[in-house]
Amino acid sequence: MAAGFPEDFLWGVATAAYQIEGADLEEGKGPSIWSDFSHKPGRIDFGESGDVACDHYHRFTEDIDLMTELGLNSYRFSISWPRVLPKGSGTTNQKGIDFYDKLVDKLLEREIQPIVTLYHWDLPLDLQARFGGWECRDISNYFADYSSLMFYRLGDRVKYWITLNEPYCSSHVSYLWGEHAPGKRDLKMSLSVAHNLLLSHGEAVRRFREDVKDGLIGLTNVSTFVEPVTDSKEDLRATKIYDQFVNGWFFETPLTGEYPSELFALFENAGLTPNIESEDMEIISVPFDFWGVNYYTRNLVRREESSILGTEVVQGELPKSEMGWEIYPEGLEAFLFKAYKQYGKKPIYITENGIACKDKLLNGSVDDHRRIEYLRQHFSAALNAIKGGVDLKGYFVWTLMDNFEWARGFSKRFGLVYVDYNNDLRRIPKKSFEYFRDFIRTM
Ligand code: GCO
Repeated sequence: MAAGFPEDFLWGVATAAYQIEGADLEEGKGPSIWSDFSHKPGRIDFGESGDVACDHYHRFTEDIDLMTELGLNSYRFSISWPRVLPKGSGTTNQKGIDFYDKLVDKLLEREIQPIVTLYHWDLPLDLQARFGGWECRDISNYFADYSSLMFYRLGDRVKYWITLNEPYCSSHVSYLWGEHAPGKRDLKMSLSVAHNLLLSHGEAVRRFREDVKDGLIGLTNVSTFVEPVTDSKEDLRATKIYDQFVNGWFFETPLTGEYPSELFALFENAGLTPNIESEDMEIISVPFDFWGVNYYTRNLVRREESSILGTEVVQGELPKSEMGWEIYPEGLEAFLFKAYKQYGKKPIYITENGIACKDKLLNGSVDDHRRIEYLRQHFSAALNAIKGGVDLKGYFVWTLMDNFEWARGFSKRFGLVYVDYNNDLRRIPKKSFEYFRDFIRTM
């Protein structure tokens, strides 16, 4: 057991279906919005896609062998909605369901707890084509039905569930910045998508309470520590508004049933707020069991008149990862204290934390000492939070193996395991794999 962490602490790695599975249209799987988006010219670096990815669909046993070698007691992965419901609803794909059945059984055989994310961005393309997917509030019924199907099929063995991975990304990165599928750029639509995502989260939690007798369900959010460039009144206010935009909108709303008031008023005055029906906020704030915190870095914010929020995120001076994100373990510790205090004192799982490094395969090994140092610093930050009273229950390193990093394609390597894309996708544990394995074992 890693020194100082609770006996029952969950140590795992996190992945996502479209980023690792491949077999994107095999064995009955339907296309997702990423199957479509990643083939649109210019959308993905180097014209890459998740068509094959790491071929985890065919090689999952080998990958579970790696998890076993790490000594993990848990593993966070996502289910591909269109693999089990090719058109998003109606006829199921038995081969798809069988895949997840086998995956869960093999994990449990190795005493590795599965933590299942129901939605990690790969919406069935058919739902997007039929009615705009997340743009239409009816999506919450489709998501609830899909969730019920998975609760029914896996709920006897899976005890930890996450409804959505990062609704901030499925709304703003996809509908405001336009970087992710379906690649639109419309703030009013993005806020409506965010509302429908939160509604879907609530409906799925309601179904979970009806369908599953024991188990826990939570929501995983982007968790960025936000700090002002200066302590001027303007920058402090800009930081508060930006914190509501990137964190509060998705942490406070499902907790309290109210959108963060200052930011909501700003959007309301601009005629951007979503259509909210009478029961919506009650559904959105159905009680759930835990928070998933995906922490990578901080955002430095200052006042900027010309932007709709009146804010601007600026580049800090700290050392950065290959994603250009500052390395800031203090931000993880500070965010955990803030989340525990400000967002309902719920149990917290760090459902993602990791770093993209310029990993090079030399003489058959990868000496990723920067990743080892990053993990050491962030594990220490997590332990400080526990010692300070935060009910932190688990830590999932992003990620097991190098994989499809969305719009960045395969160029950004986050894995504890190197994937040799030029040599049959062979897996080669990096030095950080050995570090994490030994860390978990230390008493
Ligand atoms: C996210 C997603 C992951 C990413 C990882 C690295 O947080 O963006 O959950 O799918 O690959 O975070 O960017």
